[in-house]
Amino acid sequence: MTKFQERVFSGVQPTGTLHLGNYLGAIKNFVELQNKYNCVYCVVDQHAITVDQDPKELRSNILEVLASFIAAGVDYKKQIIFQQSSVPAHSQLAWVFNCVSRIGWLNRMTQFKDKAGKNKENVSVGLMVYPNLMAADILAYLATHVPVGDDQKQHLELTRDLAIRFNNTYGDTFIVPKAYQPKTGAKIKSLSDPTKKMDKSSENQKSYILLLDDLNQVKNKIKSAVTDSEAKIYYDVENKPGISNLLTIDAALLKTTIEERVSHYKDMSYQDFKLCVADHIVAALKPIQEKYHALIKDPSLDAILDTGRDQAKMIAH
Ligand code: ATP
Ligand code: LTN
Repeated sequence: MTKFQERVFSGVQPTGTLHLGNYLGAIKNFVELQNKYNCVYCVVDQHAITVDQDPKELRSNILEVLASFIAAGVDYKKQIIFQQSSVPAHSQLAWVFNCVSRIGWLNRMTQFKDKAGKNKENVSVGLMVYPNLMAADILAYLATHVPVGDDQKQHLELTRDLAIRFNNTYGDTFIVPKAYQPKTGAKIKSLSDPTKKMDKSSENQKSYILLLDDLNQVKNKIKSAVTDSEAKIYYDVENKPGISNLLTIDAALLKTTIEERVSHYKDMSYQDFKLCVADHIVAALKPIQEKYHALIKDPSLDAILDTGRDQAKMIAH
């Protein structure tokens, strides 16, 4: 097969304000990868409509994700940022993959099982075939690297299986892509139940930190994060999930290792440790928030999506 240029592709759903897990598991890596690769970042509105959406809210969420990408450091002048539904190749190729993918593969997807729950007969068909659309997103760009958090690894495996099955049946067509995962931060846990992933769909607002949270509120959320009663700081996901989660967040933000963070904090009280972690989160979020609030009022955001659409179309078509 001809050697294709290496390319990064990733997508984020416009389903509400992004949280610290989205930032550390995905968006921070979007920014790091853009120094090394050509990158294509997509606001995946067609994935969002697999569950009911309010059209007005969806539109403002799309702009919110776009502004968050740019505020976090994605360079829209060098990289492509666009809205999925503006490039018809995604749904066209998804149909082809609907015919290549197997119902058994989709039924095994953990995210589908979680989201459908006991309601499997009554969820949209889109929710079930969602991974085929995700595969189309990635494979239409012959992407080699896909930065995603841990929860998307299974969907990426399915994307690889689809590429391999298609290539075996019809001849070499698609690149088989690889997940790109951060060393730390691929799975940020909930602050109120650190055995579960941080998720904006949680009812308890103290369980997550949103990129746009008021900074005093951020400090309070970290202060009230669930820990344990041992009063000793070390990394042990099984027995000390809360402390381990805070160490992970801190290491990911400071781009260092968990071991280095443990040796830094080992003699501190939980209270002082939490204050330091909170300060690091605030320091990371403050410039993002400032840039975001300036950008979101800027009428040229639409033009950024238009340019991205034209560039994306040329590759995907
Ligand atoms: P929802 O909360 O509605 O399930 P989400 O928070 O998972 O959505 P997505 O748009 O589905 O948001 O995810 C965007 C990116 O963020 C994906 O790459 C996903 O893997 C990553 N991500 C989501 N949650 C976390 C988390 N807790 N830790 C690390 N990465 C995460
Ligand atoms: N399924 C992903 C969002 C997503 C995506 C993609 C990620 C849609 N298409 C392509 C990477 C590459 C999610 O729910 N986070």
